[in-house]
Amino acid sequence: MAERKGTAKVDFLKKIEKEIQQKWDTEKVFEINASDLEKQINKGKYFATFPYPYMNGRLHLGHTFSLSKCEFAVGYQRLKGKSCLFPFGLHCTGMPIKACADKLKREIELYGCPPDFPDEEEEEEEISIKTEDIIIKDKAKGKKSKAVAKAGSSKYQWGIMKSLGLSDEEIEKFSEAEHWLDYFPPLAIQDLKRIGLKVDWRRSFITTDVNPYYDSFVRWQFLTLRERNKIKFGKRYTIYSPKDGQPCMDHDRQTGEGVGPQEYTLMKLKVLEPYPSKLSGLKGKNIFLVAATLRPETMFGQTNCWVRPDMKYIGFETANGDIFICTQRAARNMSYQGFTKDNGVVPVVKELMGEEILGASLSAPLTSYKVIYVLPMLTIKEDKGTGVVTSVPSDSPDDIAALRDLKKKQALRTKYGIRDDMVLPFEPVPVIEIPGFGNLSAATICDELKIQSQNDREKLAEAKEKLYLKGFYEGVMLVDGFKGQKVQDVKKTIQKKMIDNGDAFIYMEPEKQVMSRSSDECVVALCDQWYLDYGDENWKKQTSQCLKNMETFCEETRRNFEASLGWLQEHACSRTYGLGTRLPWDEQWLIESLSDSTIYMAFYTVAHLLQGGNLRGQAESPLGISAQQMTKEVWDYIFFKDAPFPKTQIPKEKLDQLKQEFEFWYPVDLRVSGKDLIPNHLSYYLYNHVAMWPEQSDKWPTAVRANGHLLLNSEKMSKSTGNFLTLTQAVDKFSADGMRLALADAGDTVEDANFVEAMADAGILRLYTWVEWVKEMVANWDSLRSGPASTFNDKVFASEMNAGIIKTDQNYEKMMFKEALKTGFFEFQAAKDKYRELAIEGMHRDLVFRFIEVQTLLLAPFCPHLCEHIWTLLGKPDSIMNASWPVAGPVDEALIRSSQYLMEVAHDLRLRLKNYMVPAKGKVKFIP
Ligand code: A2H
Repeated sequence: MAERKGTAKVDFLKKIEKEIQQKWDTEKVFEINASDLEKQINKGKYFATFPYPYMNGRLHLGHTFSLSKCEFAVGYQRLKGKSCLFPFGLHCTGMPIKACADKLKREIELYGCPPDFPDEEEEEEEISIKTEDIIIKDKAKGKKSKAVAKAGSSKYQWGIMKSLGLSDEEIEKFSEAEHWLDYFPPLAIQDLKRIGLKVDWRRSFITTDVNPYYDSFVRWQFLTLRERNKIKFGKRYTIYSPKDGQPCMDHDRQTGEGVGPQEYTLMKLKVLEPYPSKLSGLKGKNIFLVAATLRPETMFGQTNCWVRPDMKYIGFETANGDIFICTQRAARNMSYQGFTKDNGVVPVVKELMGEEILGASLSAPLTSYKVIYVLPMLTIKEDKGTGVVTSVPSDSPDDIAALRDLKKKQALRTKYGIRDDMVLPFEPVPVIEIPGFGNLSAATICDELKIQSQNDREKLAEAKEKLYLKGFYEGVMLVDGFKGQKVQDVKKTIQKKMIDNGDAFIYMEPEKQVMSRSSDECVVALCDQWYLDYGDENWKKQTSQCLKNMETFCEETRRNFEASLGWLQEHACSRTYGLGTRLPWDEQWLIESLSDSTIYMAFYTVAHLLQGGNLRGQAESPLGISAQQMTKEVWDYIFFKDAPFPKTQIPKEKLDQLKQEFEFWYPVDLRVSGKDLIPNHLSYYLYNHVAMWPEQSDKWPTAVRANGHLLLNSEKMSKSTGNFLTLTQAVDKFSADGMRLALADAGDTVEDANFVEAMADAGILRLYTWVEWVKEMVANWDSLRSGPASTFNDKVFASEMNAGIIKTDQNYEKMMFKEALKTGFFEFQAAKDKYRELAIEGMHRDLVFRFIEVQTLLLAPFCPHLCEHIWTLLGKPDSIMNASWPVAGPVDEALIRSSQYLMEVAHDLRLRLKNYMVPAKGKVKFIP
């Protein structure tokens, strides 16, 4: 019964929402042109945007939460009299759509349509040996790819589509990438319209070269950036997916967001003859154990080389015929960095276990020991470096601990067949003096911390931490040639010297594991690329300037921005695979998705006049301008203040109309997104605005609001656990206004916010009760008190309303929506309830109706449908969308305080009375 009642309230809300959306649509209340406004504008304009969502699925509650901040801000600014523009585009650029479509196509080729899949387990075995990409998939088994985990059980794209509720006939169409662009964008718009978003839908578009206007706009952007020397070309170390055959940037990753390449010095330790028997077949070849180190300046103190006895290594042939020994994983990275003859191919000549080369003799560069030996270290990690570690016991706590183990324990030497003369004569060599730690800092710290063996992991970690920065900044070199110099000054010099001598290389690998969305373990590759030079000093400086003048709403967001601007370097902007716009001067390349999405807010200002609401820009243009006519000079004229009128067939007044739109709406007054976009998208957004309008800081972004993540019922949202709501499911369940109320209440900081379903239900009840009360008041208009509104309670209530208006105004202004909801609805209603209760003389009609009107306005940004409905109940002829923020009258603080005091005293008296009348339980039986 209770259940049914609940549904009735939601159904009531949904019903009025539908009617009201219809009305707004007919009245075109959210369609807005600069040309209609220019004359009447006096209170300013407000241009808010949300990053266009990616169109490979339906929108969910997380999207909705972020974009609700835009929506609420626009609702409020509208009431404050500003002309507001909230446009909404849809992003299709990048890999995932194409990758899913191609996967589907392959499944159909292999297994028919609808496909008849073999048993999943069997099939995995069968193809695991065929190609590298499948082997990698095999490795990732158990980790489940994102797509698979999201959709439930199937690892086939077909199954994933099926779990979205699509029929076999429908699924087949998704094997063409273009179908995704037909299918999801209209659904996104349909879903968003259901929540009554204040969007000017005429300005919506989809990206990629499918849309010729957008395509031309992005080409213009890139030509301009290149002209201004922001885009460069060259071989660059990049996180790269061999399976995808191209760089793997943040958005293409399953894990490892923000991970970059880590540089090591690769030391060549030459194996001396006679070779250990395992390598005897390679006689006549130069063989090197290659060790990855972060400390090239310590190489004067090498005493031995470590391998892990139980780990697999390979020997592979390098480009010049030398053989390198390291792990397969490291060799795979090297093969993409020019170490091997063919890019990406590792010619394996030997597979071996670490123990098979223990005791081998080596010659190492820089060290004073002529011959050093390969010894066992048990703590070497498989997923880092080359698995070969060169040992410097003077400066490395790990190395001294392991060397001491071997020296101390005869049994350990015997176990691994290590002769005494390979270990005992080797003493640490002083290389660096660190104040407070002496010239054998590793030994000092191991003694201090009483480190017993190489297995003392926690203490060793502590030791490394203590030495690390101090050694770098305060360490002074002791060795000839560098005596007295600081470590930080010679590190690079020594590295370069060894490289120039042919004793070392630069070797890169991802700082941490990175998995692509296609479930490939990424490598670092040296790639030819076009890149945006975000490291450029001047560009960075100007971007920092932009940040300084920008509102971030909280300090943490500002700090995150500052940190990102600090470390951002080059960003590869060219791809070979996916959907997008081609680089205008080198058409083999596509522009990647984080790069085509930085200044498109400018495109919104003119999109409706070019493509008239057709998402693909393929209908007739309202201004009669074709995409071909949108040349670079034409775009320049629209967007750049001093650009000359171009050679074109387009009449001047039409171009001026476009220019006027841009000049009117720009800059963007608010951009809202999740906080995880600060280090990438949002920083690029600043960079690119600065690059495109370097002399016009009045076109730079003015405010960015970054949200925390949205939890659902206090838990992370996830499709696989079922704790998940799509936008349309949420509206079905709570209605638009019910959902919007709960979103406003979810939280405003960069911390996680929380959407609580029980709160949403409670909110719906409150909304319903509120509208019922309004109806009651309207019906009882005649019986409400009239005459002067001058009783104590009248005055308190009037004052409290005014105070509520002011507080709520401030909260909206700061975008503190949870607070605005509190002061503008919960507390506001409480003031009314108090008045109703206390006014024994009856509520005053004027105050009641002032309350209803003010309450409706304060709540309108959150629950516009219900408020519009109430607006009509009040007999207002115009839409609430054209109403103004209420004007607050005087606030008598003393009066409010005395009323509060009275309430407290009354409450206290009531409690005492209750206690008096109902004595404690145990005594009840004695009452007659
Ligand atoms: B260092 P990061 Cl003097 N497993 O080089 C365990 N350790 C490994 C490894 C692996 N697979 N590959 C490399 N390393 C070591 C010199 C050195 C190093 C000194 C002082 C400190 C120091 C001489 N050994 O490292 O996790 C290598 O040892 C302190 C961490 O990538 C390499 O540099 O930061 C360092 O760890 C790389 O560790």
